[in-house]
Amino acid sequence: MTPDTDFTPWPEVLARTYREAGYWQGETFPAWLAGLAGRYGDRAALRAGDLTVTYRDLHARAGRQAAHFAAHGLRAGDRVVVQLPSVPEFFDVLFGLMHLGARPILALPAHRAGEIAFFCAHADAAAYVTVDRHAGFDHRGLAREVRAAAPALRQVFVLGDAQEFTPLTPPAGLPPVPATPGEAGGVALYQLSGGSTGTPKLIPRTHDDYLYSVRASAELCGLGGDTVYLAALPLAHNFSLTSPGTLGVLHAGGRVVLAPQPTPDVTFPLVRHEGVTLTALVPALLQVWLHVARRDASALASLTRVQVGGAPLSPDVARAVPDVLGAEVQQVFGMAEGLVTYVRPGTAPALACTTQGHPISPHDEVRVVDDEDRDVPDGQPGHLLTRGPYTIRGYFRAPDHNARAFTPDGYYRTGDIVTRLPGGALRVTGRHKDQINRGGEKIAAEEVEHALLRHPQVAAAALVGLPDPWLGERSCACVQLHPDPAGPPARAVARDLAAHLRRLGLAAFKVPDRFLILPDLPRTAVGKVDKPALRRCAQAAPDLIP
Ligand code: J2J
Repeated sequence: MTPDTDFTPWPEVLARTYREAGYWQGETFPAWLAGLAGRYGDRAALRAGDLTVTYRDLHARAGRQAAHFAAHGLRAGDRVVVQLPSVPEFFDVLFGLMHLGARPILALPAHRAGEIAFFCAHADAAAYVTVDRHAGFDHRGLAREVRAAAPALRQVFVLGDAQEFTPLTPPAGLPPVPATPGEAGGVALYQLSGGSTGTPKLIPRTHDDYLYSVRASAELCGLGGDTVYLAALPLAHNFSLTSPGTLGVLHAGGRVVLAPQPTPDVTFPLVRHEGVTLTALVPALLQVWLHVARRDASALASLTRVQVGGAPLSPDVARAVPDVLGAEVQQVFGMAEGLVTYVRPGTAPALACTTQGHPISPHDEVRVVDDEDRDVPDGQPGHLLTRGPYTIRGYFRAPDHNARAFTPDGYYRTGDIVTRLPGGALRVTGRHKDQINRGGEKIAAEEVEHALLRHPQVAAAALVGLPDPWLGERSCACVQLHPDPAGPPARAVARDLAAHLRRLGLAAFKVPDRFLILPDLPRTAVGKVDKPALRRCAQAAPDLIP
């Protein structure tokens, strides 16, 4: 029998433990949503502009969206790539697909044809759901490219002006269909990995494990019916969806306010108007908020807590939050693969500003190890390995990568370097994986390097991260060209390489911020590119911005 590479289950003995502990409750998302509609009925669940969607509406809209998808041939088990901005329809699609037993693959609005076509082809997606235009970009053009590259794609649904594609909005009067019964232990949706390899990885999350992380996050963050959450980060991101995110707020019967943009010009008036109490930001965005709030924070009076995660937060920036924003700061360290740690509310500032807190679950197993997988003592940095009731055991269709990314006994190698303090709090001190964290947006170096190597002039390429006061890190592509005495000047080459990456359909955040053209790349004794040496070299070199 060929092994199932689509989904790696937890060992049965642990699955039983997680069920017995009450973490896995055997509930699917459609049942959960129906429960919310019953419990919270006419309360406002979502606010977007002037629109209010109640809990009852949210459930009915999912049923109608499911009916619309079914009328266009989607069925239980189909995988569907979803790429929507912060609009209420995101939830119609998410819950509508799950209502049907279909499985959303949650792409980010910033993804372009290269990524979307890969997700569609790799997952044999039945459909792609997108918007007509967003942030000046026409997603229908992208859809045309994707359709040519992914022949299994049966449908493209477009929100707004669909042109030749199928309109996403169900026709008026379409009655909801009943939910397709599903297995709580089955895959509910796919998150995307920040990754460190040549191709992005899909993360299968089950109803049981994902809902556990949502419920437990909502509880430990103390959310309730009076929570008003501003969704400023992309809705699809694991942080803003589940930590505790929009799903956690819905679970608690609170209200989610959708911000069309995360910047203070848009979000501050929304905070005032909607009485927002809680939001989640990446450090880069927090710095922008602080900068504006130092002049005038009067719009933020209702805000009681700001969660910050996705990238390292400097203790000084964290310490400024209570004074400048008038709110508590809560650090969150998490990953779409599973493990999430929170600084518990009420923690003393000295610890709250310098650590990333404790894991959600008493059953989260955390190991901090050296290069040979031997445990290191508390207080010393090491590689973070983890397994537990909501951390995956394998990526979708990636057997070779899974063999490297997980230990034989099922620990996920996070690629993060952490120190465990006496008392168990984790402090993230570095990163081992070859990834650049550009303001919370993750770039797998290898993916960009492979794309650069497809340019005929490029002989070798290495992507490194350089410190940046706003983004935390920005990316620099170090490139060795094939010898060409009559070749164009370096700046023209840089421009050409950036254009080449955009032509390949790479998301804009992956296009290097800087280029460095070198006669050859420094190598280690075993012939691998010496990235620490390149980083030093790139920091000393003059700026070469494409
Ligand atoms: C340092 N690095 C961090 C932090 C994530 C909650 C919060 C964040 C994510 C997320 C998430 C960090 N300090 N506070 O999914 O549910 C880096 C680490 C980690 C990687 C995961 C959630 N918080 N990171 O950021 O899958 O390197 O998830 O392994 O996008 O971001 O990235 P991602």
